[in-house]
Amino acid sequence: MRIGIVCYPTYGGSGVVATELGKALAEKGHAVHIISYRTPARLDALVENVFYHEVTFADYPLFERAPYETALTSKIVDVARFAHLDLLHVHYAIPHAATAFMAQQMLQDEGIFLPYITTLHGTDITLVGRDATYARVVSFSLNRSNGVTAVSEWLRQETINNFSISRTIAVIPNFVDLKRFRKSPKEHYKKAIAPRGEKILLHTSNFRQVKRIADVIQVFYRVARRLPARLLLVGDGPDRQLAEQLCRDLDVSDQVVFLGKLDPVEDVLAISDLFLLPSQTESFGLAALEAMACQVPVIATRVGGLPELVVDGVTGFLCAVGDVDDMAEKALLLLRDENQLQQFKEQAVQQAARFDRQAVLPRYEAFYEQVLETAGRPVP
Ligand code: GMT
Repeated sequence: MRIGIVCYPTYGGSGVVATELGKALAEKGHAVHIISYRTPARLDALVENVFYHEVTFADYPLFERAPYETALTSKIVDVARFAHLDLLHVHYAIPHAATAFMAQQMLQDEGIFLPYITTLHGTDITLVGRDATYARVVSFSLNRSNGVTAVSEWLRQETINNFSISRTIAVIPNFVDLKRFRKSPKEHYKKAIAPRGEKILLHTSNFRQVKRIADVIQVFYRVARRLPARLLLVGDGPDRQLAEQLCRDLDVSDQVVFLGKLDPVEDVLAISDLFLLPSQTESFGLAALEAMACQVPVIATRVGGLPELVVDGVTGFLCAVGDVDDMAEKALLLLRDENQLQQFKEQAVQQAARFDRQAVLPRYEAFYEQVLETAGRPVP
């Protein structure tokens, strides 16, 4: 199959999922054309059958902001024509679903039919998408999509509850490459970060408000008062300053390491004891899945799709949003009991195996085939 994939290149989960999916499909022999405005973070090596097309902008003094949708639509049309795409798969509804619809219309005028699939990831539905500025276009372009998937059952339900949707939405969960994300011995790193055997807590995100980075630090502060610990923070974003200030205010700066936008994150996961994800909302929690795959139990909030991933009391704990005392208690419960911690680690990796790339990829392929069949195109 010749598949076009449109995604954001940024550190967010939708770009990671789209790129990993593209690479996995390419490994299986599909030709994958990734379209984005910058090289996506995980498109970091030469991969056979993966082609990258950058959306370029022509600037003009009249524009306060370059018209991204127009440039992206042109690029999709161009790639579809010359690479003979069978299918387009866009990740994150805004504005990708609407641009896909427009590209489809333009190609139709030339006698080319390009079916498109929209995958919903999270804030395209829960926060941004629901804003009246975007909601009507989101509903329209989802209803016109030839297929729609959501990354959790919760997100599927949220979409139905909050948009005028007159179509089915399939749930295909996010996945992890267990060959890359697995426990690996990195004792030299551990010695460098925690020379006295301190417990290592980890959080990775794009430091946006929805991630509640202040809660991460408050939980760590409560844990670090009771046992020797270090906090590693991977990623960057708008709340970075706030996080640094809070560390200073709580006098834990010496125990907290800001690692920035670090890739590969699996090296940090390899030395971590616990992963913190106290988000306001989280449609899936890909970062938590990657942690669990590396045998790191997760303390998260009981929101969105997280209960579909983190099994409370088995692979970590789920707590109420903002309840930093409870999160710290649960963290201490695990960190103080080596046997229980070990048991949770093993259970975490077992749960992660349910989301192995090998198991989830065929679901996307089957969905593609189903869409092509119902759209009236022969499956290549
Ligand atoms: O909405 C975001 O925060 C960004 C979004 C993205 O596009 O990167 O993340 C969402 O998609 C990820 C991949 O499917 C999910 O693992 C995240 O849970 C989800 N984030 C939220 O729902 C906040």
